[in-house]
Order: sequence, then structure tokens, then C-alpha cells
Amino acid sequence: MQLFYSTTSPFARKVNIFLRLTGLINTTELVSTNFESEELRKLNPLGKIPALKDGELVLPDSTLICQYLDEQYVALGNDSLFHNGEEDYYQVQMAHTLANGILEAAVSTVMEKRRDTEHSIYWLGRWRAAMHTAIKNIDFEAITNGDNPNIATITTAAALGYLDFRLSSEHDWRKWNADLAGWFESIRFEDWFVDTTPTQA
Ligand SMILES: N[C@@H](CCC(=O)N[C@@H](CS)C(=O)NCC(=O)O)C(=O)O
Repeated sequence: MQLFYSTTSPFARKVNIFLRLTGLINTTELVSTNFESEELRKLNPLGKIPALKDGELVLPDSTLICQYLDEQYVALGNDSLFHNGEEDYYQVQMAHTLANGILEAAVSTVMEKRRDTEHSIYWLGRWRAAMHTAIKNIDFEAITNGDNPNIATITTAAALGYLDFRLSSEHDWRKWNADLAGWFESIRFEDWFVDTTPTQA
């Protein structure tokens, strides 16, 4: 398999963490790309990072890619990272969806601020509100999951890591949820977190 990624994309980081936690990284080549690459647009018509290539199969979108990887992980005899037992599937997916929403709002904020023309105060405010309320209300139990990372754990780690990387001066998310801040401190030194930390500005 090949994962087309960039070290600064939090969506790619989500897949990269998933690969490391499942050991599927051992059969995956990481191919560095950027969202202006022609090669990437051929793989993903949306031109977005990440994309996964496995033989003839090409998949865009971090969640779809993680679902595909999860199927392989389960086929090898492991427990799914999309739930901790069928009965909490929607609890985990709800937390996963909020974490994805934080990622989308954070990436949109960064892109908006890079625009040369005047920034939209309206949209920056909406995205900030989304990040604030999602971080305040995200299901702590579903994320921490007794120290067994699942897809909600992974996506929240990628989202909070991205806030620290790109928006730390203006989004002090630790003040919005002290429990989450404490949990984040506890995972910051895990290999899967350290080895996927963005390395360039
Ligand atoms: N829903 C997609 C979002 C991917 C995404 O927005 N990636 C960003 C990089 S962090 C990108 O490639 N943006 C370029 C663009 O939107 O044209 C996923 O989960 O993979």
C-alpha cells in the first residue's frame, strides 16, 4: 500500500497514526505529496490529502481510508478500532464526528487566514465557535477508552495536535476542556504521537 500524505496535514496524520497503532505501517510506503500535485489529483479528483493506493484500488478521505485499514486489521484477528464492541459503535462515531469537525474548522481557519484578501470575520467566528463547543462537549469516555485508542482517540489527537501546531496563539483550547488537556498531556509522549508530529511550518 502507498499513503500519499504530507507531514503537516492533520487528516493524513490521522491515517498515519491509525497505520502505526495497527502495525499496518509495516506494509505501507509513505509518499510525500502536496495538494497542488498533479499525481495527487489523478488519485483523488478532489485534490485533497491524504489518498491511499492499494494495487488498483485508490481511496480518498481519511475516514474512508481508516475504514479500509480497519477491515484489514479485523481480518487479521484484531478488534476493530471503530468501536469497542458493537454496542458502543455510535458513541465512538459521535466522538469521531466531532473530532473530524474540529479538524475541518481548524483547517478552514488556517486556509482563510492565508488568503491575501480580507478575511471573513463571520466564518472565522463560526469555526471558532464550532471548535469551542465541540471541544467542550466531546465524549471524554469514548475518546480515552481505558487507554485503548480507537478512531475517536486518533482523530482527537490529530485535531488537538493541529491546534497546537497552527493556531496555538489564538485558540487556547486547554482552557475549554481541562479533562481533555490532562488526557492530551498523557498521550503526548506515546511513540504513535511523537513519530507523527508535524515537522515543518
Ligand atoms: N475530508 C477529507 C479532508 C482532507 C483535507 O481537507 N485535506 C487538506 C489538507 S489538511 C487538503 O488537501 N486541502 C486542499 C484542498 O482542499 O484543496 C479527509 O478526511 O481526508
